[in-house]
Amino acid sequence: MKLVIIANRLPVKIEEKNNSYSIKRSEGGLATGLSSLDTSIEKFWVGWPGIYVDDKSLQKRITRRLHAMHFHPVFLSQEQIEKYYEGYSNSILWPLCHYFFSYIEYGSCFWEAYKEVNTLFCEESLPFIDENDIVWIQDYQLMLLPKKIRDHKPQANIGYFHHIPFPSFELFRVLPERKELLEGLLGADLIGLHTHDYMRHFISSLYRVLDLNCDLDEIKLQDRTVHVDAFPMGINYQKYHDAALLPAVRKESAELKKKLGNQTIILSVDRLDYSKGILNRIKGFAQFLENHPEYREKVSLAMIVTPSRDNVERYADLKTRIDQTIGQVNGKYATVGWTPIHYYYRSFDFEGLSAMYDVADIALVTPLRDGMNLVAKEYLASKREKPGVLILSEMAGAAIELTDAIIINPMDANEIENAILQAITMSEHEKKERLWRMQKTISNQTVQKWANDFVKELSYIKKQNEEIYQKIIDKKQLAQIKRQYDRSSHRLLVLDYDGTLAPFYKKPEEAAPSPILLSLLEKMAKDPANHVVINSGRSSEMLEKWFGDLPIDLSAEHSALYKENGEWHENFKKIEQWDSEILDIIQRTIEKTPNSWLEIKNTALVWHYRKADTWLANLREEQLVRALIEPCTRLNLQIVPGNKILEIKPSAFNKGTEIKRRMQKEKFDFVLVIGDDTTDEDMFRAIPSDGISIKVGDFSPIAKYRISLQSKVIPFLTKLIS
Ligand code: ADQ
Repeated sequence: MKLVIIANRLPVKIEEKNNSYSIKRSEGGLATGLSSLDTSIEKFWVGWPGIYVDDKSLQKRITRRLHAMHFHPVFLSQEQIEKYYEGYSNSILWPLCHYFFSYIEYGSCFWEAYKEVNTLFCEESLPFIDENDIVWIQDYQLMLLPKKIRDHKPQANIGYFHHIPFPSFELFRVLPERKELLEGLLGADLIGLHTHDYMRHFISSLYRVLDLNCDLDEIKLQDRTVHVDAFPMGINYQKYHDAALLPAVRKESAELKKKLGNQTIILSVDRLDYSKGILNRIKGFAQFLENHPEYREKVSLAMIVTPSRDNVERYADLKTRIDQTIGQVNGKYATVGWTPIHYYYRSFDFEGLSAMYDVADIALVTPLRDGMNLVAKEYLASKREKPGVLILSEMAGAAIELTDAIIINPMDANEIENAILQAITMSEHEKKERLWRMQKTISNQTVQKWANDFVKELSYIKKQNEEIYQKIIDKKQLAQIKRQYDRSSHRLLVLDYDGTLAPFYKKPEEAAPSPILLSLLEKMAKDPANHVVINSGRSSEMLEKWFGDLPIDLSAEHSALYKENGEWHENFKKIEQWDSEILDIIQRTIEKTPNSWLEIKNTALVWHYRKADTWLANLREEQLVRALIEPCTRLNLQIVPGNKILEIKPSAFNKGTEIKRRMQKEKFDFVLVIGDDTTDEDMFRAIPSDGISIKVGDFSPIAKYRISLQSKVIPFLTKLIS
C-alpha cells in the first residue's frame, strides 16, 4: 500500500542553467506533515514541477530523475497555467472562496482549461494508483479530480483537502459550474476542511445544489458514503520552537535587536494578496499612531510581504497602493531616528523569518479571509518562553483554535488600534499565560497530527465502505439466494412499496405501479409455493386501488390493516378523532413550511415535506418533533421519521407486526423481505436468522444484503423467480 498525493505543485524546485537542470526538494508544510506518517507507507507525489518544458526527450529525462525521488511530473503548457491556474483557480475560485465576489474575472476558456487539466492530472496519476493505495488530493485547483479518479477506479480510497475557506452557499451558488465542482468532490470518500464553519457551508451547498441527503457529516450516495470533517492544519511545531536556538538565527536576531533598539516591534508576514488585509492593517496602525502620540518613536511595524503574481493587474495595483500608503504613513510620522513601518517586499529564508519572529513583540495577523493562516502559529511556536502577543483576525480559520489571541475584526480600524494598545500594555504575566495556552494547543495540533488524522480517518472510511460493498448482492450472492429459493416449497415474500418497488415522486399519488411491476407480481403469485405481501405505510384504499385485482396479500399503514385471501382485516382500529393539540401543532408547521402537507390515514398522521426546501424542512421537522414529544408520549403515540416524511402513529404496531403474525400462523421455509426505509428495519428484525433481508439504497447494519438502487429491485426479483 502507498499514499499517492496529488497536488497542483510538486514539492520541488527545478532550476535550469545552460540546459542542465538542478532538482531540489522544497519542504512545505504538507511534505513535513506526511514525513511523519508511518514510515512503512510509501509516499508518491503527482504534480506540476513548476517549469515549462516542451521538448519531449527533456520531459522524459526530468521524469526519470523525479521518479527516482518518488515524484511524477504533470507537465503543463504556459497556456494551461494561464487558464487553469491563473485563470479558473486564481481568478474565479480564489476570490469566490475568500468572499471577494466582485474580483471574479471570467476569462474565455478558463473552465475548459480547468476541466482539461483535471483530466490530465487524472490520466497522469492513474498508472501509479494500485488497488490498496490511498489517494490524497490537495486543494481547489483539483476539485474535479476525485470524481475523475473514481470513474476509473470505483473501489479507490480517495481523500480531498480544501486549504482555503469554503464560502457560504449564497456565494458558492453564483458559480455557473457549482454542480460539476461539487460532484467532482463527491468522488472522494473523505472531504477535509480546516474548520467546522467551512464544513457547514459545504454541506449546505451539497443539499441545496445537488439535493442530496446529508446525515450530519455523512453524505449517503447510492453506492457509498462520503464523510466531511474538519482537520485544522498545524505547523511543524518543534522546528519553529527550536529555531531560535540555531546559531544563524541567534546571530541574525542579535543584529536586528541592535538596529531596532528598545522599540516594540509589531510584525506581519504574508504573501501579496487582497485577502490578507494588508491595507486595513496599515490603516489601523496609522490610526494607532495618530491617536496615541506617546507611542511614536517607541513602536514600529515590520511588514514582510512575499511577492506574488505582481504581473497580474489587480496584484500590481494592490502593491502600488501598499507602497503609497506606507509612504504616506512614514512621510507623516517618521523622525530622524525612527521609521514607523519597515517594509520588506521579498521572501525570507527560514532563518531570516525565524529571527523576525524571535524579535517581534507582537504579531499582527489581519487577513480579511484566510483558510487557516500558518504565520500566526509559526509566530507563537517561535516565541518559546519569550512573551509575545498575537493579534488575530476572526476571519482566519486559526481564530477557532487560537482563542487566547486578541481577536479582531480586520475591517474595523478602531479594533486594530485598540488591539495594538491592549497588546503593548498587557502585563508580562498575562502575555506568558496566553502564549503558553496557545502553544499547548498548536504543539498538539501539529501538521504531523493533521496528516495522520486525515489518513487514519480515510482508512477507517474505506473499511466502512467495503462493508457496504460487501452487502451488495453480486452474481455469486444472487445465485446463492436463488438456490435457497428454488429448493424451498413454502415461501413468504414481503415487499415494501415506495422506494423499493417504485421510485419516489414529488406527489405520492403519482407513484402508481408500472405494468412491468404488475406483471412481475402476478408471476410471483402464480407459483403456489409463494405468499406475496406488499407491506407499506400507504393507506388500505390506495393499496386496494393499485393491487386489489392481484392474487397477493396486502398490509397497509405499517401493519395496522391487512388483506389476506381477498379480505381486509384490522390489526388496529381506525382512529376516528385525532387529538386536536397534535393536529394544531402540525397545522402550524404546515403554515410555516411551504409545500408541505398532512395526510390523515386510518391509523396514522403523516407530515410530507418532499417538495419543501430541505433546510427549512429539516428545521421544521426538528421543531415539530420537539413540540410533539409531550402530547405523543401522553397518548402513547410514536413519532417515526421516514423518507421526507414524519409519521405519528400508535406505538402498538410497526411493519414487523404483520410479518410476525404471518409466521405465527404458518411455517415458511424461505422468508425474504425488501425495503428501503428506516421503518423497514422492523421487518428485517422480525424475520428468522436464516431469512433474507435486503435494504434498498443506503446501508443498514441490520439487513443482510443491499441493493444499491431502487431501479435494480425488479430485475433482481425477476431473476429470482425465473
Ligand atoms: P497560504 O495562503 O500560503 O496557504 P499561510 O497559511 O499563511 O498562507 O502560509 C504561508 C506560509 O508562507 C507560511 O509558512 C509562512 O511562513 C510563509 N511565508 C509567508 N511570507 C513569507 C515571506 N516573506 N518569506 C518567507 N516565508 C513566508 C493556504 C491557505 C491558508 C492555509 C494554508 C495551509 O491560503 O489559509 O493556512 O494553505 O492549509
